[in-house]
Amino acid sequence: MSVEIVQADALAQLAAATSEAALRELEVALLGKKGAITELTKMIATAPPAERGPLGKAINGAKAAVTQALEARRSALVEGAIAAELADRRFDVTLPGRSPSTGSYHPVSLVQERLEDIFVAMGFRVLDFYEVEDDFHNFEALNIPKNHPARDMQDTFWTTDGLVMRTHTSPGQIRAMRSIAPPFRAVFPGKVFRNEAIDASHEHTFHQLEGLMVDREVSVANLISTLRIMLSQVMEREVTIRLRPGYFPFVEPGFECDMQCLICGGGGCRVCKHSGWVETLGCGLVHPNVLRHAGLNPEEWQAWAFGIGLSRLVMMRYGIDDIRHVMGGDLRFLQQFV
Ligand code: 2NM
Repeated sequence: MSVEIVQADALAQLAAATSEAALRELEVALLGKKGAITELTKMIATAPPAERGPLGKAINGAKAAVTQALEARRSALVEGAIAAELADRRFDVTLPGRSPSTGSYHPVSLVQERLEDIFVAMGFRVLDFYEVEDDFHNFEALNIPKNHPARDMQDTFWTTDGLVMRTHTSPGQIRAMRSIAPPFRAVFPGKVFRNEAIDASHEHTFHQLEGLMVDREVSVANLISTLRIMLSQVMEREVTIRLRPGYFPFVEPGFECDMQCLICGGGGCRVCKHSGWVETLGCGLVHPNVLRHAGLNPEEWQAWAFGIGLSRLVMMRYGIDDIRHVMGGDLRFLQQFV
């Protein structure tokens, strides 16, 4: 067979190939060890000597032409495949990207952080103490008598070695008063634990923030003013508060502090149970027995203190009517707080 015919046939086959796989097969069939072009070189040995030179040139020319056509066809197929893919899966480079999903802060953490900032701005420090305490710091030093219901085995989580999951952050106040030279002011945020049945408004683990100010002379007026500033700033609007007598063993006098309902403005609604007021926190002047247990001479030093639960505050701050929404961990609820 002549070189021209083999070459023309090869070029026709390459032009007809429609896939890269077909091209790879053709490459072997044409240029491989037993390929058609390779086979042509065997004719050189049997040709008359005068024709060998021109024949070799013609075969080399055919080889070059086929190699070039093969590469040209291969890149045409690749380009075509890309073009087809682009035409099929068109995409809009101006579309905004998908942002990676990130977590969000829990509303209790948001309110706790707000409170910390508010108190730091008023010269308080933020202190962290232990979640597992001993009887002295959680009860005895706080003037909680041996027969007080709070000390009931039923209401408190005890460890097997006689320690207690703190039922308030107040044991931290005892440790602070015993280790920091007065005068000082500090807030104590953290988790506290009560062995209670869980219902619409009770969890066995909840978040609290307590505050303490120790000085040679402190006043209920200053306590009230500090509480009003705290509540107005955390609620981001003016609030009206009132104090009623309240009993806590660690303070005397002790008060319950109410805030005028922010939902109805005091007119009465479901949230404030039609009273116009919402119980918000407890406070008072620290009992002399507590000061003594904390190593302070009550003739020389005075203190006021308060304690506030954070989930109730979260509910009032964001207008939520069921505590189970706050602590339920439902992402659809939590993702609203970004
Ligand atoms: C409250 C209510 C009233 C309080 C008292 C103290 C301490 F340790 F200084 F005596 N810490 N926190 C206190 C007083 C807490 O929570 C409802």
